[in-house]
Amino acid sequence: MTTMSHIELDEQARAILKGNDRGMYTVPTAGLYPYQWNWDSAFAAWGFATFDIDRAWTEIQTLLSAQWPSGMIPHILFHQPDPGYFPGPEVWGANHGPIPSSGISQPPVAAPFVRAIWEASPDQHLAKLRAAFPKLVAWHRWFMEWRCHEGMIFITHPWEAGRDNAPDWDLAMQAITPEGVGEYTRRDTSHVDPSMRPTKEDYDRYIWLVQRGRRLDWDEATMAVDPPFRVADPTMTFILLRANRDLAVMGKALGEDTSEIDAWIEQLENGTRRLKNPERNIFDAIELNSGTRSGNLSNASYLCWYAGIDDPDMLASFDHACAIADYPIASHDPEAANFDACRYWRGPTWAIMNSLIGVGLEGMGHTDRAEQLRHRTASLITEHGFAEYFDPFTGAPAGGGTFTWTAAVWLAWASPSSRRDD
Ligand code: 2M8
Repeated sequence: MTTMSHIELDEQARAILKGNDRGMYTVPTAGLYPYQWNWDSAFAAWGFATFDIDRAWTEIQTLLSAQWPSGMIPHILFHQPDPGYFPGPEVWGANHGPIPSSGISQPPVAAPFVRAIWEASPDQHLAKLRAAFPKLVAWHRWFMEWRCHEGMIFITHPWEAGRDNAPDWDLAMQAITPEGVGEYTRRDTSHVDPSMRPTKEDYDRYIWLVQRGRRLDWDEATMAVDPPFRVADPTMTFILLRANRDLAVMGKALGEDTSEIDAWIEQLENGTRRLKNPERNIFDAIELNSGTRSGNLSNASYLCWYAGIDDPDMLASFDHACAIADYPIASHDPEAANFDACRYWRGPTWAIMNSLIGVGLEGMGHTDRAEQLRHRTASLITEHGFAEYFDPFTGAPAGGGTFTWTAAVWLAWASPSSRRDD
């Protein structure tokens, strides 16, 4: 087999983005995920920006146009009904926004990517930035109001963190008895090998939580009473902290008063200190109903640098993660007993998470480590294609193929063409 050159791979990645483009938004991959997903879309915009800046802005504008009156931007936008995905709009019954949607959100990576896209040609796109800014502020305010506990951002459904079946939620999931969930037909396992997807026990609880939200009409105040699932999450906390820092920079450029955002930054910085597990010296999730730490080292643990938090323990842990697997960073610690190399967020490596970790490392001056991760991710994609996720040891592709965010990360970060000096 001849390995493709990076120029050919750039071409392939652009073709994937164009193939998954539905005009005003991009699907993560045809078949398995036929709708617009929140953080996938922000990554797509980053990828589009490398060759079509206007299309990048359109992606962001469509995402922001789905905002609910509460400020929340949903995690799935059901533009066109598609029977190939479960649970669809009729199961969610979340009709509070202009576009049929889910009733929960996803990691707010949009602001950092809006900043990156705007900075590519700042004067040309000031009006677009001006229009996006208040929507991003309202969305972040929603997180601070409804998802913040002592400066840590928590999730109310595993799908909200984007790391659906991560072991970080196991304790909270075990505490749920999914009574009355009824019969349903999963569609994901007709597209992908079930050994690479969440289990039936997981899905019963995912759907049970959706049914509860629907029953309470997705009203945050009502849902916050006796919440069955509330886990403080490093993904959300680190990403929102980073997103607020970028939002403050954009606000200042627009001449806006950023004191509210500055206060959020301080609150979240305090929250990150609480997320540090003093026994294991890692950042981990906390099940808030019982106050129990997960003790899990995940790829989200390494998002500290992305949030502007330097941490020597995590640097040592990063070096170890790179020493034990050819294709780091595994979504769950390969040395943990419940590591599962191909099962979704319980082991595989995800290019998107690597890109955020790499951008973070670079931003904090850990250039060698950033480069190492970028090169390893580039090799992974070069050797194994644009898959949804990969086995950290063999690099074997898993989940969906021709995946939007893997193609976007290639173009914007991993490809040698993304660097002038390579
Ligand atoms: C996965 O999640 C969806 C539910 O949101 C699913 O499995 O049906 C996750 O990997 C999530 O992070 C991602 O945004 C989504 C689409 O790529 O797929």
